[in-house]
Amino acid sequence: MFNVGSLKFKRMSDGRGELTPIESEVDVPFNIRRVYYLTAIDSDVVRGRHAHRALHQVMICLNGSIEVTLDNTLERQTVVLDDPTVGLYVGPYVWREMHNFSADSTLLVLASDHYDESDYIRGYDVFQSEARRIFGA
Ligand code: T46
Repeated sequence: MFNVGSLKFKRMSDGRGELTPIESEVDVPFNIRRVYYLTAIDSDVVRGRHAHRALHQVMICLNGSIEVTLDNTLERQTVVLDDPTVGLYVGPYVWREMHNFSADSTLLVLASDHYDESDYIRGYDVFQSEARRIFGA
């Protein structure tokens, strides 16, 4: 699916536990300008339900498991995140819905820019028409 990818981070394990380093523009394909995380999400809650016009993000499930459904108007797929050494890259014009949060889940998100509400497309119809205009989909 365009503007979606899986990243594998290295895990350093030396008998004292595990450490996973993530460097901006090295382990993720953009400069990290913001970090946020989601915790204490009930399993029946669906978050997201929007796309971004310019933002690049990587989602990492640090604990537990989370499902992410991705839609670029041509394809729709659901990815399970349950490994803290795996990052889900989601670029511009991909509709995302996060659901099935396990009770112990923590979703860390690395973002390429500061928070900007004008970058969000929160209506599916608007998303479809903008994506089709841009990608000719
Ligand atoms: C995304 C998915 C994966 C801020 O003030 N600063 C921030 O950096 C963020 C991310 C949110 N907010 C405020 C905006 C809303 O008043 O926090 C509130 C909840 O945000 P939202 O409803 O957009 O949260 P999610 O979980 O639906 O979506 C978030 C990100 O907003 C979004 O970019 O891709 O996580």
